[in-house]
Amino acid sequence: MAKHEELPIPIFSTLEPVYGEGSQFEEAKHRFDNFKSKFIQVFGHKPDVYARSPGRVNLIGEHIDYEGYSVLPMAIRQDTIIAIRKHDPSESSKLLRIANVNDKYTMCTYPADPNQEIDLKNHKWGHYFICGYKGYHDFAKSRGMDVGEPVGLDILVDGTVPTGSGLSSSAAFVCSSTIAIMAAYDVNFPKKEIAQLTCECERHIGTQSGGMDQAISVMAKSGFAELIDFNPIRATDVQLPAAGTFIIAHSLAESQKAVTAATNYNNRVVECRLAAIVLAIKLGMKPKDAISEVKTLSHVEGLCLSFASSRGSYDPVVAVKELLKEDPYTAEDIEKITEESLTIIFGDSPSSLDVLRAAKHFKLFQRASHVYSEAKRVYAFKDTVQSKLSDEEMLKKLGDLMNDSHYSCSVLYECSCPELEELVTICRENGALGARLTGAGWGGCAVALVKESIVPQFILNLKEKYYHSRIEKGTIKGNEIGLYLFASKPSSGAAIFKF
Ligand code: NG1
Repeated sequence: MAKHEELPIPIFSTLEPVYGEGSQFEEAKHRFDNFKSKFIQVFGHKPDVYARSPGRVNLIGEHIDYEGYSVLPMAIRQDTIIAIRKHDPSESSKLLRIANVNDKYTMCTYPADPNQEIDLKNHKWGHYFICGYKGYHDFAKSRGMDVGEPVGLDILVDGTVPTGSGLSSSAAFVCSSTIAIMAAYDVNFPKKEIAQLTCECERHIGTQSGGMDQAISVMAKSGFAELIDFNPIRATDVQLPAAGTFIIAHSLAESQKAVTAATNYNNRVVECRLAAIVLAIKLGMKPKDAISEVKTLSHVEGLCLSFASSRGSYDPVVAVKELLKEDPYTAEDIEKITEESLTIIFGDSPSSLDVLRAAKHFKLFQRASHVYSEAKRVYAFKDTVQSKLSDEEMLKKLGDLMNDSHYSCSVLYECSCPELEELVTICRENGALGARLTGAGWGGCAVALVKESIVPQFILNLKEKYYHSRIEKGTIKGNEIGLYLFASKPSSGAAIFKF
């Protein structure tokens, strides 16, 4: 039997396989009926086909996917759905018209040219669709497929993943866009190839993303979290303990990842690369070789481990502690070691040059310590879930790992914020066995592990202690709380619907 990741995106003629039965089905049916009517109202035609891709919550393994390390997320039920109609080549319009059911997002129009550059200085919500559009065409070209002359497309979008929440609304949008375009062109590919292609094409938006979000959005299976490995992309099912529930709680601080990339997300990617190069040089590589060969901390893990073993340890952090200084490095400090200017090292990456312009210094010791320790915690989490520990012991250990992960994100990686700190503390004070920020951080959501038996009380306490004052201040409306605070079970991955 073909492995899950070798299979194409499933095509369904009904909603049940994705959204379930009973009231969930009724809710989904209502949503899709309205969606189709809106499409006809906006474009005057019915759509050809629909695609959906979910958001995700990362249980553990933060900011390590782009360093080549495995992560452990699960898909959530919130998703982005796309309806699409491909114009006939005889139709005169050669435009991509992208509308949204939410009036906040006004219609965006782009030319059908797949080689167009995305105007990053002028951020528009429709850019995420264009990432998928460019990605599909690049992929088709790399496979020698003839996609013909560009034609117009009508697109309608409906997303239920809260934006800027660390639940990967962006990947849900890029993946559903790419899959909808493929479906409109009547082609389908193995999930692992779509995971790779969507990861690469989301980088057109200017963030140097790892591949976690796209991989889980495309490859998720209902009922399982997934251990996602990279190079090559692979997903392994992880059955979570039934005695625990993961609660997602939004800090209500929005993290604008694309807009803050130069100081936040991409800054950390650059710092990790610099830490990897400096470690490689200190561990004996010639500066020139280190610059050309070492891209991520996983590339120098082997060297760090040999160093650690000479000190009787198996922990790469031993090398970090001895070879990197705790004080921040200036660009000049690093250039003395690399014997090359940073602007030359990153000369082929405009978004990294933006980072260099914005950065005062680089915290190599802290970032490398986080990455190596977090990578270990992912395996410890998976091993704990698969161990024979009692429910009580297992949940306690998983909670401890989540707490350690949060500490590392907050103190070493500095990707938390005051709101997330407050929320995580409230979660722990109200019975969570563990709580941590999830996703990129700097705002967005926390995820808490809670015993199944206390879930209702836990949710009530969080409402009172975190959300009540924010409702009074008008940050959110009282009846919206279910959008920001909810229990989540592992949901299914991307799908195509042809009704
Ligand atoms: P968010 O911002 O939560 O969607 C981002 C990256 C991930 C990963 C996490 C941090 C994108 C699309 N996603 O997720 O690849 O690096 O941060 O673990 O940039």
